[in-house]
Amino acid sequence: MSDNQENQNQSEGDNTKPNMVGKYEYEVLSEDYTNFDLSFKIIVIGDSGVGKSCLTNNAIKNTFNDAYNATVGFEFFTFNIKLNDKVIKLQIWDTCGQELYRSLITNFYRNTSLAIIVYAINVKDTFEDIEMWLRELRAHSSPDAKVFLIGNKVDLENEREVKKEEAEAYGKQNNVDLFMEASAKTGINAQLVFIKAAQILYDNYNLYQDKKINEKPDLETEGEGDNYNQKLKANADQNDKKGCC
Ligand SMILES: Nc1nc2c(ncn2[C@@H]2O[C@H](COP(=O)(O)OP(=O)(O)OP(=O)(O)O)[C@@H](O)[C@H]2O)c(=O)[nH]1
Ligand SMILES: [Mg+2]
Repeated sequence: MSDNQENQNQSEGDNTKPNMVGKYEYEVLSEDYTNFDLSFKIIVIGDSGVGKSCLTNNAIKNTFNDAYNATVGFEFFTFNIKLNDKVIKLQIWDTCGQELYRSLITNFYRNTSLAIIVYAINVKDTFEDIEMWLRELRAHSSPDAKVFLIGNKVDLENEREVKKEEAEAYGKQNNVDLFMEASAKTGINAQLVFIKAAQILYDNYNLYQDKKINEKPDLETEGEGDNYNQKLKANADQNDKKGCC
């Protein structure tokens, strides 16, 4: 589940080999790249101050700010990446962690393909709150939505309050799709979180398409992820009807 070796080629400075993630060759495209084949919605959630905005900014804009500017409501980002010959656009909603706005965030769970839940490795409470974030997410999103668990601020090793093994085991128990530690400050694994997000969503999309083709051979195999996103929405609606939120 823990996987942070994919961009080895890059870190080794080997320009002759393509960058690989899973079975795909990848290229990160500019933020304002307009053409895309598939798009997916992602939300970034977790307690206030764990570094959700810094992590997203580092991955997309390669910046880091030591000052704390709490997000008010949400901030929207896009991350464009080419996987083999397909351009994937991730629509990323970076949400505010403050309790005051929590009910507002639940509106963002619908249609979400993937939720990135972030805690800070140096603040145990933020890890303990993961249970609450998972509960909220599962009550309001489709059961098909993927979940990543990210332990941020790994540069603060000497202040560590959450063991990596403990978080990894928790992730396994709770069926998260990927656990990784990262640092928005040093950039370790920051971009990899979103590269892995694109890979896992694209894998899942392909699986869904294969299943559809087997069930109904004349269906289209290309589109904008809409059929898949509609399925997520339908599942979220069903969740609502069950009265679980
Ligand atoms: N040392 C260190 N500090 C970090 C890291 N990531 C974020 N920070 C700092 O933590 C503080 C909070 O970061 P934000 O990204 O604003 O946190 P947030 O989760 O978006 O907070 P809300 O918007 O209030 O929900 C800032 O002062 C950042 O500079 C990291 O990886 N390492
Ligand atoms: Mg923020």
